[in-house]
Amino acid sequence: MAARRSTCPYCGVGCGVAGQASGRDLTLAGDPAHPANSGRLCSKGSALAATVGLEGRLLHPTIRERRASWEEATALVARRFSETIDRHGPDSVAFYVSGQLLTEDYYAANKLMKGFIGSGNIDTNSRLCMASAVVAHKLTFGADLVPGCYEDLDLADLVVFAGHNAAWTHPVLFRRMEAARGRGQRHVVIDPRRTDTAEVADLHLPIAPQTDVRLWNGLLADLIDRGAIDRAYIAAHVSGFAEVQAALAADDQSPAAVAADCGLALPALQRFYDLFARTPRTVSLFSMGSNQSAQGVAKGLAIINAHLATGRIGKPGACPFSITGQPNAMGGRETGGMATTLAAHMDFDEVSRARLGRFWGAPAMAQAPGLKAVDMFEAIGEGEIKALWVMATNPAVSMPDAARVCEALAACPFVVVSDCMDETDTTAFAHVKLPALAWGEKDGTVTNSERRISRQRALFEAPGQARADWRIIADVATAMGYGEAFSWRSNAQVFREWARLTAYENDDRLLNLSGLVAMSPADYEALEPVQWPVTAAGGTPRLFADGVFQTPDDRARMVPTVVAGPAQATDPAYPLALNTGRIRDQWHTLTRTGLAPDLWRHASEPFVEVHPDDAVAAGVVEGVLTRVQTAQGEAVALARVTDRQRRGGVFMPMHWTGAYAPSGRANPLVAARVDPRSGQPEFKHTPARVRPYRETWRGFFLAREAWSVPAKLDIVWRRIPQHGCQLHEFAGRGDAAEREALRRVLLRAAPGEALRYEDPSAGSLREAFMDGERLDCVLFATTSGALPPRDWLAELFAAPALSAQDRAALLIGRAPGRPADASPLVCACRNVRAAAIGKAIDAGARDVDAVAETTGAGTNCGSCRPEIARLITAALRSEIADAA
Ligand SMILES: Nc1nc2c(c(=O)[nH]1)N[C@H]1C(S)=C(S)[C@@H](COP(=O)(O)OP(=O)(O)OC[C@H]3O[C@@H](n4cnc5c(=O)[nH]c(N)nc54)[C@H](O)[C@@H]3O)O[C@H]1N2
Ligand SMILES: Nc1nc2c(c(=O)[nH]1)N[C@H]1C(S)=C(S)[C@@H](COP(=O)(O)OP(=O)(O)OC[C@H]3O[C@@H](n4cnc5c(=O)[nH]c(N)nc54)[C@H](O)[C@@H]3O)O[C@H]1N2
Ligand code: SF4
Ligand SMILES: [Mo]
Repeated sequence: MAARRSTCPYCGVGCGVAGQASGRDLTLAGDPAHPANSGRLCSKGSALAATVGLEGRLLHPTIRERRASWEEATALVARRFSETIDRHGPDSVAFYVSGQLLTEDYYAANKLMKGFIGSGNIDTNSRLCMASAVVAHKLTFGADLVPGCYEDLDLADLVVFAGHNAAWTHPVLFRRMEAARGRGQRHVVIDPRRTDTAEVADLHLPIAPQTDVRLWNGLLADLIDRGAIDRAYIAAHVSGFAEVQAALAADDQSPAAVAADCGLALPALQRFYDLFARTPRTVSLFSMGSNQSAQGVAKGLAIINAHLATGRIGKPGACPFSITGQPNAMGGRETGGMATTLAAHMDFDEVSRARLGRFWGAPAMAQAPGLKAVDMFEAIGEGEIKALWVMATNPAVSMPDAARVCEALAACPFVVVSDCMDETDTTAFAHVKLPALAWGEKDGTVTNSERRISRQRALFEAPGQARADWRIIADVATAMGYGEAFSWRSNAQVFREWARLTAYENDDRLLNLSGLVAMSPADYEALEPVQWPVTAAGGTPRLFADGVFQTPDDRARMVPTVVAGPAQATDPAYPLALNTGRIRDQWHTLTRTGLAPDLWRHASEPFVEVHPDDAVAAGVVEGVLTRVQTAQGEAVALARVTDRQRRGGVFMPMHWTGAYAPSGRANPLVAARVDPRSGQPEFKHTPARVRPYRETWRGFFLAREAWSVPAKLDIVWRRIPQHGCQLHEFAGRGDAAEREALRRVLLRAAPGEALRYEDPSAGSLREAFMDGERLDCVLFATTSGALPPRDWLAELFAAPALSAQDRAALLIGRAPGRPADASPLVCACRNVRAAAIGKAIDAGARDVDAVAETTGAGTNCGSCRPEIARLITAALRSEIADAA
């Protein structure tokens, strides 16, 4: 079979892939013809084939863990929702959905809730992600419109990354910009951490957290002072300039004052202001460091104001650019996945409600916005919402104050979860689990960051009884009595209805897919990537080129920024600011990237980055287990002591879950504080403190199967998938009895033949169990001794039989005669470690290409190239220091 073209299911870059399936095996490459990536893929996209196996999949509906038929499950969901609505009204039920649904799924879910159930209570995980940018867009442009396109990132002479670690989170786009640097594009990174994006930038502004509004307002004031604004553009196309200028005057906007408030060196700040003032082709990318804040809307407004005042919008290489995180975050905003809008960029005004009601033939149009995510889970906890349907998101992990969210889920009388995976932290609370098609099976459309609609196409047959999300929703709607409006027979039909809605009575909405309304099923199947608005003439790469915005007077509005108040930690008990975010090779809650062993090698355990000064003050040193505590909760993570972290702040990745590291989860720590206008949580800033964990013993357990920590034991436990086995790392604070209790649980099922070594003086115990000739499991624990690297032992699980030599070395834990390289893995694709790269640098490799040539690192997906650059810089720095 020829390769089929589809789209990567991870980030909002929306890379095209070409895949060829044989059974459940997949050969996959980047799609050279897709305009987003021209054939490139990052580490996550490259590893997709390793994630499409069926282990762990949810393949049939369940009702309270009992296998059920679709008829039974659908009927039960419909009945419980209908009964709850009859008894307590439509606002007593809710859907919580996701930017990882396809547009067709999203459209169906929104139609059911807002047109037929009659409530606004459908919100999406985009509330945690894009809500602040959406509000800023609506206030300034009149609708949630992203002006720019990826070509602007090729054409820009200056790119400002405002709270955006693109090197890790939008890697293929970052590679595109790296290429543009070759012809002189400059990069400025505004981020409290020196990320890989900042490391290779022309200028890094390690801003004090949550002072971005001050920085951008100071920039605008400086531009006005210099006469660097575009008065003609403002006069023709912008309103509100005078109000914004007046609001700026209320503060001391001198660069010195701004630099002091933002914790920046004055020359660095001035260099940014200079660069911005003299570079017409500037794109400002803003992402979670901007949106995920109690001042998220104000940050977006301040960025957009600077662009409107300079006329840098709607022109090649110039725009404010809110980059989307998920593959279909944009599609969800279009179809009305957020509780605060209807669909197709219509709001809850009377005209829009009536129009949508007419189009849908809706018996019960929602009259008002529903509850935003944080409020929704609060209402669940308080018993106001009594039936919840979660689709394609894992709120038990990803919501702020996650312990309270779990309590709410546990208390909710009826929880339905549609997921492709059987056991997630959220499905644990489900009364009904509905098996959804996963990537590679589902088929429909997504919209990426540049408004480009691409097809995701099925590469495999549907496994088990899994079904498309839109079909599951339509079946429940039908069982609730709304069959006529949900009688689609194909995804193409759903899409056509959606496209028709965008064009329906539309003389002022830019979101218009009129050019796709007449698509035949074959046209839909063959749809090429296209950017909306799509008219008969085709797609539209760039918006606002004519200076016309979607406001009543066609003008963009500059809006004064109102900041709710200083976000700085003031509680002396929690003097640090906890920042959270992403790592390079994992996706969110690990349900899919976690299946690819190679993606675990870049960062295999929960960690917390701490500045050296803060580490000294807290008694924490590199590599030790560390408690991170906030008023909400506590986690334990490995300390990474680094000056890449700003003093006063600590950083934890968001990814770890109950399944992989129950004590390493970030979100039980995060306060559920939100931006008052957008409802988006402040994931980047919770007052915190760190303390050493001080374990009394630690060890690891390698086995063929995944184990979870026995609930009765208070142990720090991390599972790290390997090729052919599972590595479990653990540590505890108890005595020998605790260790023995764990040992008994882990070795209960171990087969007969055991090798054993004990050294009571170091409190060391090493055991290995053989299953015939094969290695079955290995347990190493110690109170004060050292532990060997785990790689070699893990490799042995692949062998059908152990050699006598290997057996003899088992309890030593090292390959006979092979030096261990335990340095960090840099290139997961080519398996190259930092030590090998160090050697190449010592031997004279002075740039990334030279290192790549000698070691192979960075020659496949390129995700590790910024890290290689960092190693080169560090090596050169120390060489220079040595010479001085
Ligand atoms: N590898 C990987 N890539 C992903 C994802 C993933 O899970 N893994 N998820 C996708 C999704 S859904 C999203 S939303 C995107 C997110 O992409 P990004 O926004 O790039 O990712 P984050 O790591 O959440 O946060 C970005 C940066 O904001 C900084 N920051 C924190 N506080 C502040 C502040 O006050 N001001 C400023 N200026 N910066 C601050 C953080 O230090 C961090 O480096 O990534 C997408 N891509
Ligand atoms: N601390 C902290 N927390 C954060 C953030 C942060 O920066 N810091 N970022 C926030 C942001 S920006 C985001 S976007 C969220 C993401 O958080 P989540 O949406 O909770 O994370 P995912 O792991 O992507 O969850 C997707 C779920 O849907 C399932 N799934 C995948 N494909 C399908 C499908 O086609 N159909 C169905 N029905 N299920 C499917 C997956 O198995 C998984 O269980 O996290 C937010 N939480
Ligand atoms: S950059 Fe990576 S994760 Fe994002 S769409 Fe492309 S391949 Fe997928
Ligand atoms: Mo996101």
